[in-house]
Amino acid sequence: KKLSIIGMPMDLGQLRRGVDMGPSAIRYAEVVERLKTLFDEIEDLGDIPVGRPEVVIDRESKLRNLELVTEKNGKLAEEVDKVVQRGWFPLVLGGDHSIAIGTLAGVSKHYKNLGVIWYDAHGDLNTADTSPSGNIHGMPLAVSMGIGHKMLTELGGYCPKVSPENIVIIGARALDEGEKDLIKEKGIKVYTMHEIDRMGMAKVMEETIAYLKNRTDGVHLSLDLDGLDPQDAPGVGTPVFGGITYRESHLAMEMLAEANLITSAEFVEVNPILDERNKTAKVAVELMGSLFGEKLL
Ligand code: DIR
Ligand code: MN
Ligand code: MN
Ligand code: MN
Repeated sequence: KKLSIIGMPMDLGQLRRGVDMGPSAIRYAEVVERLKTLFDEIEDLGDIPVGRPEVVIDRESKLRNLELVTEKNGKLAEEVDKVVQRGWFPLVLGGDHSIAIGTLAGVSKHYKNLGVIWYDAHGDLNTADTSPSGNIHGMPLAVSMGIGHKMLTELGGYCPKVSPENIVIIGARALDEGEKDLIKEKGIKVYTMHEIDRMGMAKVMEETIAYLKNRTDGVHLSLDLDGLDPQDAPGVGTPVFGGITYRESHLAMEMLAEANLITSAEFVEVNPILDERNKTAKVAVELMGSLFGEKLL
């Protein structure tokens, strides 16, 4: 088992600066050191160059920074593609959640039926028409299903990246009206905080794993740190109270490790500017430990 780490210092998918420092914060939290013993080999490919493009904060825009988000995600897709081709496990460090568009464009071409676990307070199922913000980080799951602007949905030269019945959303508690409609229309499986409270995380993960194991030949984990409660992960741009706890999140990752289900992953939305002494990056690294098979005993 070989792990390849790619940093994506992207903050163009939303309005708050600082999330471009997410990869640095996660490296500072010693991600390589933490995961070293869990793999035969581990490499850090560094960051995809995003640069410091001059961004005009146009709050009215329908799709903010569309050209730049597309261009930078194209580069990420190419790098991820190469990693999967070599047979290594790609782990992408974000960056805002718009980077999932690039990651999935690089990953999905290698699978017939890719599954996706979307661990997030949000659905990220908006389009230009339904988005309350114009922020592309609220759209990547819709884009990956082929719904959205052509520049984004056609990234990597194919569309869609994932079909709705292969998606499981976990932790949702802030869904926009258009997202709720899309979930119903497409029959997407969602475990909101209500189901997590009611069934417990163990049951939620048992069902998720059984559901995806049957129908997919690979599963991508897209983990937005704002899926966790802001008490445990304060360093995120769009915190929502009443989230998944630190313990529940470890359990979820441990169960995924046991099931040997996940074939690629990204940890996104870490914003060190808004964080408390790098707590959120540390939590991300600890969860990666569990995801890749670290045991308490
Ligand atoms: C909101 C926020 N639904 C939007 N989305 C976030 O702007 O579309 N996703 N923060 O993680
Ligand atoms: Mn920046
Ligand atoms: Mn998200
Ligand atoms: Mn979110």
